Amino acid sequence: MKALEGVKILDFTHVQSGPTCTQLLAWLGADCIKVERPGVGDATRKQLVDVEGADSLYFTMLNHNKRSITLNTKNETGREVLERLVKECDVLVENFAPGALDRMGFSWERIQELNPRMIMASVKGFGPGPYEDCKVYENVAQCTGGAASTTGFLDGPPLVTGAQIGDSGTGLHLALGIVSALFQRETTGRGQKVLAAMQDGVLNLCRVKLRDQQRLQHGPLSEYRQFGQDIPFGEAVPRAGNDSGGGQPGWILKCKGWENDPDAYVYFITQAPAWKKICDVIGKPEWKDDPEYATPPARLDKLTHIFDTIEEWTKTKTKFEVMDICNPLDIPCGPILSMKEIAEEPSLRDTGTVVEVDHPERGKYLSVGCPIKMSDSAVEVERSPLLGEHTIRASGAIGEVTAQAAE
Ligand code: CAO
Repeated sequence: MKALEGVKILDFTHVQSGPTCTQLLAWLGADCIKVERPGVGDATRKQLVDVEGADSLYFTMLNHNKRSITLNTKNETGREVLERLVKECDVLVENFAPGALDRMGFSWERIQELNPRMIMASVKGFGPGPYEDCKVYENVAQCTGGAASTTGFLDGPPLVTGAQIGDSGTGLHLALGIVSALFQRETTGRGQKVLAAMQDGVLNLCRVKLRDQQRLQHGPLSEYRQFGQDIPFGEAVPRAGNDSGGGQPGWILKCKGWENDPDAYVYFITQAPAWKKICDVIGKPEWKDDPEYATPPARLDKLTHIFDTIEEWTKTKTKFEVMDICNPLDIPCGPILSMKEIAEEPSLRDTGTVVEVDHPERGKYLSVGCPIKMSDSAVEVERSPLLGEHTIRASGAIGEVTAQAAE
């Protein structure tokens, strides 16, 4: 028994944002039927190809535990099959460009006519407003949602982050909307429309920066390093480099080997309750009782000097040695792990966070498993489907997937 067993999803998603949502739902037990264009499929199948002739990792890593049918929604037979699927399924998930579903003849009104219990869930770049008709990709969302303007160093340009907060982040938001709508349907008997806009999703994840925007009206942001460097604040939240987002100052510090290893760094947090232990560890016991250093407010205008001093100590240790010394003392810190280190980390394999999957075209590959662990709904990661693998081609046949060739 899985949490979402019995839930049938008509998966009209492509690229990244929508597929991350439906992959999660499939991992939680939903039957996810991915509808793709005959002969072409999801564009990511053939993007960033590393093994000639095989579905790309881009596709395989976003479409586990799904079935695939091919269907041309622009011909009569295809539309008939799609109507049947709309009647049979609980949720339709899509992330087409604005208006594409309407142009196919499947407006929200039409879907409600066909199946009033249907939940129609969409990812779009923007919510209603001046940009609602725009096509949007990850980095556009990062830029319009407040992430890029607040990421990077003070003297550099805005930066996007490697974490796919626009695509995968919005997929997560949408998944929560879908399960909530399924829950509400238990009471109302009705489906509903669920929208997750990428700009909104990114802004939700940048909530602390909107907090700081308002704090700015009452004075400089004292936990930002520029405060201690006497660099004036402007009208908007500045880029904060590696400053900690919360009230506990932190920074990325060099560790032993940093000259040759780009990831020989540690994130080090000078959490107030751990201050005295930090002073002992770094060989500055006199700071414990010095009024210039003893309290968090006294330290705020000296963060650069404090972190430079801590770095003198971290440079004598590897990032893992820093962890081994600091963790027992409750000093919060974390090594900067490379993707190579993460891929090879046995504990992540043990928990199913990193999994090895076998694929008929490409052989074995690594993927990120389900990040949500539930005690009563175990996840077995299954390979992504080949294009149209579950299409039933016999004319008139109504199989499990109820798909007829409509190519
Ligand atoms: N049969 C027939 N036609 C199909 C089909 C099928 N099974 N599946 C899709 N199509 C058609 C659509 O109907 C659409 O046709 P029209 O333009 O004639 O209506 C067409 O394929 C292309 O759809 P699209 O415009 O969504 O695709 P695109 O590659 O041009 O744009 C993207 C991609 C992602 C920019 C756009 O879909 C979008 O903005 N989506 C919303 C935001 C989003 O999710 N972005 C994240 C993407 S991940 O980085």
